[in-house]
Amino acid sequence: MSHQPPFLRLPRNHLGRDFVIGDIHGHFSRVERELERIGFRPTRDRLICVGDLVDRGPESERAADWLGYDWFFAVMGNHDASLLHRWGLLGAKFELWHDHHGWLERLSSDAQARLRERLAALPWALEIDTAAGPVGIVHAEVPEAFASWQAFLRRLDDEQVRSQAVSNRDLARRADDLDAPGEYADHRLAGVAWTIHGHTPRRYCRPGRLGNRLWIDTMGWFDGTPQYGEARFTIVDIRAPLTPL
Ligand SMILES: [Mn+2]
Repeated sequence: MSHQPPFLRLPRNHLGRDFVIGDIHGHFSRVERELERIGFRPTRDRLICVGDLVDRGPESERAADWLGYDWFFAVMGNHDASLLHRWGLLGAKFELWHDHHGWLERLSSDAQARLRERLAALPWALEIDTAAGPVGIVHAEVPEAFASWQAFLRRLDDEQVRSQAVSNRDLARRADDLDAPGEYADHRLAGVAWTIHGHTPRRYCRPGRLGNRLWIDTMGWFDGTPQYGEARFTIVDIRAPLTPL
């Protein structure tokens, strides 16, 4: 029952636009408002989430419905993987430091089974074909040891690599703010136009960049006021990833 495919390739979207959004963390109603704001058209456009669909927010169980929509895609996040670990489908590498799964108790066994099946089918990486070249989606980061996107994909059947891809913060911590000058040339990943990630909440709620790697978890799932900046969901049009909508 557990597929856990290494990665998924999405063909180019010739009809509409492709949008990428940061960690959703059980806040699908907020995402719906964002989709309204940007004029999302489900018959033509696609929405791709960088993972962590569940935990923190009040609507984690809606992930099962969303993963059934033909316009919605996501990669595995460490919170999603942690649920699979809890269900016995993944090893201890995917355990969280803190238990975030209290909401799970309120779900019927049928609802749990449905969610389990959908989360188990999440790919660890996603590649979207665009006019500018392939764009890669991975929850946390492509570990620095990999010289190219393709070399990373080839090793995605390795549990250690999967664990790093959903949990690492090594490169994320070195990312500059998207709109601030920095040494962007470093750490360019070969074989891909861009990679887009979440997982590490951005300081000041501003998207980050290192070479052609972007981090867009600007804490739209957060309740309350962060110390700096304004928590919000970042959505990027994949054709212009440096200009968040
Ligand atoms: Mn995460």
